[in-house]
Amino acid sequence: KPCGPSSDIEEFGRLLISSKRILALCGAGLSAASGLDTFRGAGGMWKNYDAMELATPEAFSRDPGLVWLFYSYRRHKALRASPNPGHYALTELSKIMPGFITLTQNVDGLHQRANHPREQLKLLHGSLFDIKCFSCNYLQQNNYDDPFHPSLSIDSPTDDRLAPSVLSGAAVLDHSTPTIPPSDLPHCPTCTTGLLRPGVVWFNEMLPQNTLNEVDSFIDDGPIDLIMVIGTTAKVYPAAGYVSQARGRGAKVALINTEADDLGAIGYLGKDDFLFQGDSAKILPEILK
Ligand code: BJW
Ligand code: ZN
Repeated sequence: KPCGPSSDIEEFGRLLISSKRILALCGAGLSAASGLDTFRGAGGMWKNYDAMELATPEAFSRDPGLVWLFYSYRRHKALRASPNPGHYALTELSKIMPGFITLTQNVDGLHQRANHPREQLKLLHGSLFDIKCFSCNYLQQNNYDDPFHPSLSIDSPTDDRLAPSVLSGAAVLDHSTPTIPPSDLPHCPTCTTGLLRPGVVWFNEMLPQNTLNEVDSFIDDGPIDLIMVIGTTAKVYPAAGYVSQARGRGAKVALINTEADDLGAIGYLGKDDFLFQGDSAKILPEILK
């Protein structure tokens, strides 16, 4: 037997069948086949901005209109996209296996729209369709309005602030382009002074505490047979840390990624691990069937 990781679907199938507790850690690559952009590498830009530079509370404080336009565009694209066979394969596995949970970094709502059982789905980075207040504790869930607010009706042909349309995806804004004045942006119905913001987790923000607790108690509950690391660079913490935590609980690692050497924080894959290189929308239905 060679010493590298295995790509043998039958061997993987035997591991699945003998497993009691499995984790999936998902990232943007899972939704790539649905037409949504990833963060790093190709597609990781919006206009002339690095997506990473917009996903911070500091960016929102500096230019909330710009950050809202980025998220308004992402909400619009996610609403138009459909879950792919990778999302459905994870839904099916959770339905037949109570000891399986999906930890997703994705905020696009596609797991939910693929009917993933809710108790087995942990949204580590929130949702594009939650709306929060930047100042107080106001929270509204499942808001699918597109645009969320009239000030964000960016595809209006009469709106020359943003023409040509953000929705066209053309890189036309430069860093001096005026966006939307804060007074025009949606404000909080509770405190009235705070700006509303998307309910996602930005850099330097805490992940939702109840979600972290639920994941910790799953990991503490006993040995883990397998962690599937799907379409993520696994560079963002604390999410990436779940790979080594699962390993510490005995888990074998199965990497599903178009880039075989995008191991990031995952590290060396041993002979007991698995590597499936390619589109997760194609691979997950094959290896989980
Ligand atoms: C395919 C494919 C196909 C393509 N099929 N595959 C410990 C060490 C070092 C740093 C830290 C640490 N702990 C905390 C930090 C700081 C920071 C951090 O991790 N920084 C690192 C970058 C070093 N973490 C935080 O700030 C976190 N908060 C925190 O720790 O709070 C505590 C605290 C509070 C106060 C002060 C200090 C600490 C919060 C992190 C939140 C991340 N948020 C974002 C934005 C969410 C909103 C939005 O969507 O806009 O989450 S960043 C962005 O990265 C987004 C993603 O969920 C996340 C992960 O990206 P992902 O999904 O992996 O995407 P890509 O693009 O990187 O990868 C795609 C992959 O798919 C690639 O590998 C492709 O090859 C592959 N692929 N097509 C299969 N068809
Ligand atoms: Zn408020």
